Amino acid sequence: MRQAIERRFPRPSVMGVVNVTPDSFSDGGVNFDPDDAVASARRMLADGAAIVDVGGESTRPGAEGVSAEEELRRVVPVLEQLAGMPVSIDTSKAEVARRALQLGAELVNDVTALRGDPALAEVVAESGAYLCLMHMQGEPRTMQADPRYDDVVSEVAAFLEERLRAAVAAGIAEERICLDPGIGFGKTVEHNFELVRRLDELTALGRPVVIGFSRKSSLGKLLGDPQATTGSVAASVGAAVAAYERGATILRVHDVREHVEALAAAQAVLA
Ligand code: HH2
Repeated sequence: MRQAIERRFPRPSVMGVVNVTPDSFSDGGVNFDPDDAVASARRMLADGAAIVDVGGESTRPGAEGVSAEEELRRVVPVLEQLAGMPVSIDTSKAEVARRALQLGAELVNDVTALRGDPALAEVVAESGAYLCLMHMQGEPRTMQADPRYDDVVSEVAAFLEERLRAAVAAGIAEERICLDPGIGFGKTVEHNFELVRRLDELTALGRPVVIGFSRKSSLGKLLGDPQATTGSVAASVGAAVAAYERGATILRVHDVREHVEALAAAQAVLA
């Protein structure tokens, strides 16, 4: 039986991003070769990541999906070599999650919050794995076309609460679930910053919150480039520290060492 997720990942914990893809928005191709992905993952863990999140499908704005076979072809060689290390699988597909869990993954990170594949909930429930439920408006292909909300924070909170209830109804223990507002998934720059500004309304749901602001285009746009597709490491660290201060538990990042050091200093100040 796994311990509660807040014990396994105390605040703040860093999740390192390992995209085994040719087309991810900020590091596409860098870790497409399995040996490169494994080396990156090992470095992230040595640099202080609590877990590495391995994904074989880009969800960047405009991305088309890939088949389960292709996703498996990308992630399985990486997961095999990372056996025994703390790994999360970034997937919406039951088949990919099942294989990853067999290979030792302990967390399923589903950007569709169990809406993408009706078989995924059962796979997670039966394995006893941790689960991250993320908010997204629309789908990656079109989500940034015209995101609209009356009140982004209350709508995201209501969605996450509903998905949390659905996951628990499907047999997944509440204490193994964390929630993520999905920075950049069907949101404008202002929506993204407001979600972190009012993070207390999401932590009020009673589950640990994950924030993935790392390198996202809102950070580049904030700094004056309306066409930005990525953000700088320094801006990412600033957003992560602010999110931690507002109550985030897990920070999903590409540049692990910088975030671990900044969060250690922030924690010392706030403790
Ligand atoms: N962001 C991305 C992918 N998965 N999962 C969670 N829980 N939260 C996030 O904010 C999140 C996520 C997008 O970033 P990245 O993995 O770097 O890019 P891509 O989807 O293009 O592979």
